Amino acid sequence: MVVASPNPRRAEKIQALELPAIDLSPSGRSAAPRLIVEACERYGFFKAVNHGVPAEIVSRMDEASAGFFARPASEKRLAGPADPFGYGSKSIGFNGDVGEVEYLLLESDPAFVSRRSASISDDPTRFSAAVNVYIEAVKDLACDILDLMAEGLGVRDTSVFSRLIRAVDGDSVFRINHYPQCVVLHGEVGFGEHSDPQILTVLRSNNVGGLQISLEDGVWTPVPPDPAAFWINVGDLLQAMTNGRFSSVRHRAVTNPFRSRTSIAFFGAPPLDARIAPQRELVTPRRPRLYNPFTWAEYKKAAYSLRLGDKRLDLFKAC
Ligand code: GA4
Repeated sequence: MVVASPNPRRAEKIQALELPAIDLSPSGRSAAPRLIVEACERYGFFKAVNHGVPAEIVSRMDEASAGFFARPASEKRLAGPADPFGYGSKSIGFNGDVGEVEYLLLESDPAFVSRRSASISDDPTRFSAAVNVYIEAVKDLACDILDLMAEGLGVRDTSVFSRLIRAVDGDSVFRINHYPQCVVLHGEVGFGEHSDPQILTVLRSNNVGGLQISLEDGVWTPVPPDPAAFWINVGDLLQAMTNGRFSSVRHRAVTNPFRSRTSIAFFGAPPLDARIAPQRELVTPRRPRLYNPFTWAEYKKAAYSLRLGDKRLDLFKAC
């Protein structure tokens, strides 16, 4: 299949940037709310270090994903096609987006993971345990960060964001991407430019670069790999709930000519019927309300009816 590489005719610039690293250890915590807010206003993106997620939870997860992608294609296909959940290869979403990537997209609910694991692994109990424990840990990390954000923003109810993700009927999803090594001059597009629709994304990769963020149209900043850290990015819903104070960063993944890359992402989302609206404290006469209220179900439907790179939040702008 021919996959469009970053368009050579479009002027693209690669810009190195020192992206913020936020220390979540007890000694870094007092500064964290302010630093997180600054990072999310400026980049919608930062790296969480000293995050407290135990290394063995991470290594078991890495082992489980490496085991799956090493299986023969015919066995991997038994876990697909992605509907959107399950195993997918090259095709992303339902509207013709493609990339040099294979992936597993899973519901984050432990019961769903356990049920699906039978088609994913010869040792489904081990696979689902690795995934479920990992999801629990990164969900806690996401919630901890959301509470620090609310504190830094001066929102009175500091669990207003994390509560949505912790809800029993929360709609968070989990994704494992595998980008095969691709020998080309400029990286092929593995996963095209887009923003994440949810509230917050917690991402880790192996020690192979490929993720890039766009802070300005056509200007790409490579994100250096750091398997010991988690990259955190603001999703569309958080941009709406912060009334545009935080930006949902556009990003993409390109393949690496020398090594394959694996990335693991938790997308923290609210229940389908959750009403998403700008926080009252963040709407002021100088900063009027930017978005009309909507439910996550409405937003998700819009996301799946559009292309990967479409700016779906624009549909909900207040006039
Ligand atoms: C991008 C973020 C997550 O990977 C994802 C993706 C989803 C999918 O692959 O099924 C989407 C994409 C993502 C945004 C627009 C729609 C939906 C593919 C697509 C074209 C799981 C998600 O929630 O939104």
